[in-house]
Amino acid sequence: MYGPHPLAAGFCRHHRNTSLRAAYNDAISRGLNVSLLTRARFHASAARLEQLPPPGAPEVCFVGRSNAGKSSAINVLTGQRRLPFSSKTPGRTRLINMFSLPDPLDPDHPIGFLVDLPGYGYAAVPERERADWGSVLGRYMRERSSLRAVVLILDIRRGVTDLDRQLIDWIAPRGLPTLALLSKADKLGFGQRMQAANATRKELAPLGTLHVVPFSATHRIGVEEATQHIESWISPSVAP
Ligand SMILES: Nc1nc2c(ncn2[C@@H]2O[C@H](COP(=O)(O)OP(=O)(O)OP(=O)(O)O)[C@@H](O)[C@H]2O)c(=O)[nH]1
Ligand SMILES: [Mg+2]
Repeated sequence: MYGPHPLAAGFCRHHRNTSLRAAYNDAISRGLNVSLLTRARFHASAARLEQLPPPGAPEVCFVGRSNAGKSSAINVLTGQRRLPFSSKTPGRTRLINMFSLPDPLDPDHPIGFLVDLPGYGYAAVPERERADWGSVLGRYMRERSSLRAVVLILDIRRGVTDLDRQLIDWIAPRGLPTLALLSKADKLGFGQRMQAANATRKELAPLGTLHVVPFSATHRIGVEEATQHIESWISPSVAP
């Protein structure tokens, strides 16, 4: 006779959101660094573009040569050890892997996605398979309407290679903001890192909105700066 009130579900949700909001505001007021990215969780994998969920909340994709450190970067930025499975075997990430970022105030709804894309340039991969990946990557970069920004991972010791230039040609016409992470920066001294960053800035100038940040997943170099840029693309209103 006294079943659940029709508004009960709505009330619980409202109540939960209110307490989450209070906890979130409390953490911010106590100066805690609450990164949205640490809430990332696996969402979907796709071998082809057609298998991706329909475009929705803003996506920030991670692209770069095979072995450049894309998966390691996502792991350290999300504070999770094995989210996209970084590996010692180049060419391991053959799928598009999407990770959702739940809205802190409404965790059932993603406010954005991090997208780990297959690496390019691994010589041991058969030619035909390489061409397939190239077309998946190229179409994702050119056509995916929910793509909001690009994180381009470049090994700091190699700089911008021909294959990276091909990718840049795909991104440039869309005017997407780009964060170039110069990965494995722990392999160079401070002066060489700055030189590499300046050279990359010149080389990528055609990209318009561009940030170049020396980065190391193992030594946590550039992690906070990268986090701030990515958060500002996903949720401008919540980012500090
Ligand atoms: N020294 C150092 N090694 C790193 C860093 N980031 C990644 N690595 C190493 O580089 C190798 C490749 O890293 P991944 O993150 O798997 O590279 P990926 O770009 O995802 O590679 P694919 O999935 O093949 O495209 C691994 O052996 C990592 O441990 C870093 O910041 N410093
Ligand atoms: Mg990978």
